[in-house]
Amino acid sequence: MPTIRYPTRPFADQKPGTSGLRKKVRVFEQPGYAQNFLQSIFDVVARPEGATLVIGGDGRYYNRTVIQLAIRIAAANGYARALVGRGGLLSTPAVSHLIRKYGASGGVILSASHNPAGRDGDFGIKYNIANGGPAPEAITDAIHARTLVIDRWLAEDAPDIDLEQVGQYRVGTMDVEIIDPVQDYAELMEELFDFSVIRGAVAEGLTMAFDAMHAVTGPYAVEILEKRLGFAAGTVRNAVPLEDFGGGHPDPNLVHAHELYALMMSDAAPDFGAASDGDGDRNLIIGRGCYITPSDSLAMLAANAHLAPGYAGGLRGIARSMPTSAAADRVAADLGIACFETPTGWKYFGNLLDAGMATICGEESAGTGSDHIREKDGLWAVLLWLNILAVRKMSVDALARAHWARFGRNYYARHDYEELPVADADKLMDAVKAELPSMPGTKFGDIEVTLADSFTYDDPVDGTSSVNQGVRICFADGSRAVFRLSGTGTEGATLRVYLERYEPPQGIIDATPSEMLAGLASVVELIADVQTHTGRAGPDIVT
Ligand code: VG1
Ligand code: CO
Repeated sequence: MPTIRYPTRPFADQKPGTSGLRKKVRVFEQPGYAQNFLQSIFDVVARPEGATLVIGGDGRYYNRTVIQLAIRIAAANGYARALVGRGGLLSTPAVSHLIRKYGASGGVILSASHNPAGRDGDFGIKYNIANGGPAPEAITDAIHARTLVIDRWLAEDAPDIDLEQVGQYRVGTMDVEIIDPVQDYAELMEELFDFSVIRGAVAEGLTMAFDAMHAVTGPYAVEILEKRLGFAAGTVRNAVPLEDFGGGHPDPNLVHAHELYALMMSDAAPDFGAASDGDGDRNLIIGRGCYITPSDSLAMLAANAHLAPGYAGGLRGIARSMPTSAAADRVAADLGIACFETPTGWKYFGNLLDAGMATICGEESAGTGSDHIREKDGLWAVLLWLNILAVRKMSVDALARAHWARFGRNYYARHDYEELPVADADKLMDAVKAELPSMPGTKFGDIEVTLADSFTYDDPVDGTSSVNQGVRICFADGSRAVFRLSGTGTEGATLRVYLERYEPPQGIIDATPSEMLAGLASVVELIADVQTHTGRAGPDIVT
């Protein structure tokens, strides 16, 4: 089977965002589009002699087509071995684990995460490096630069292989193994968590509902929650991955996981509710009658992680993205460990995890994870919660109240304004940035601005600096507003406004976030004129 060299022309729009290249399926369907990007990855990344590549995706429409392409292109570019998930499926955390476990030089993940799927939906390609984590900025920049000059891609002239059965193939000089997508990941979870204590709690009546949202986590959740932990059959809902995710939007928040939310707030609620996103790296945690914000979940997991065997030795540090609330900072201070504040996106945690400076990381967007891999991990968070609840023998609600009574509560909300004209969103951000230097000392009502800047992250491990990572405005009472534009959308711009207000333990800890954040929301309106700039009366989504 010869290697064929296909001439091509660059596409001008292949700049990776927060998490890989995401575009409409129809953009990816242009002749050469996916091939150019894959070839640009392979032209740029490190590939030692005998290199292994992991390939898998979240099961969305076009997944199988691009997997076949990726196999042929990888074979022509000198990989010795490819590990591919059966059915083309691998969750993002499973890819991260496989890269690490089998010493692969990297992995290609075909996913647009929580973005809608199907022919009219989105598609995406991410590349992860040998530590299992998302390619850092230097590499994604180099891939982008390559896409702008590429003039050929290489592929083995080989037929499609059967992705639906576990098996071994040879494409050119590359060995291809179709592997069970779940097994290695499930084994890792058994090492980290006390499955017998969770099984015991289930036998004593602990119940849960898990919504896989017809995305990749279904097979993982069925194997782990139902088969290995003994939760009743049917605990995992929407368990079969579908190419259009059942027409849904697998973003595990209260808007898109509304059925689960309604169940958890009803009389029929089980003890514990959870959901995951398209590619399995995010998590939603809801107790009976009690929603836990992702920022709080990070803090509560960090405060209790030592109860799970994988973390019995304690944590070395906590890291959170800048827009994530400071709830975890209070836990870190109490534990006497460092807390790092990074830009949005998991790629910024990799160095801290590799250097042993952080053990647990999290983002307000429902991503939590640890040094077991180099990605956020939805089921990992669910299992850590279950392990903690089983040991402490308490409800989610009781655990949350005890946490707030000890550390205080960071009321938190994110307001998203979606599909704005890019020019309007840029204008708003520019206007806010122009005001930053004069803001400190200004009073809005009775709260005074103490810090206003555009966030720059200086990586303490490799010294690289990442600028322009969101605008933050901090107030004297500990409140904070953050503005940034999303880097994962495929249409127009999405403005995210993050609001946070801290109440100490002796303060009001059982109010609703909307009550507690109303004043701050009006101050934000005064500062940024969001309504005027966007022409919207309010956010499209509040999470
Ligand atoms: C969003 C989230 C961010 C997350 C990223 C990728 O990015 O805010 O926290 O890391 O998605 O997650 P942005 O740039 O749209 O705000 V995933 O699960 O979509 O790979
Ligand atoms: Co995701």
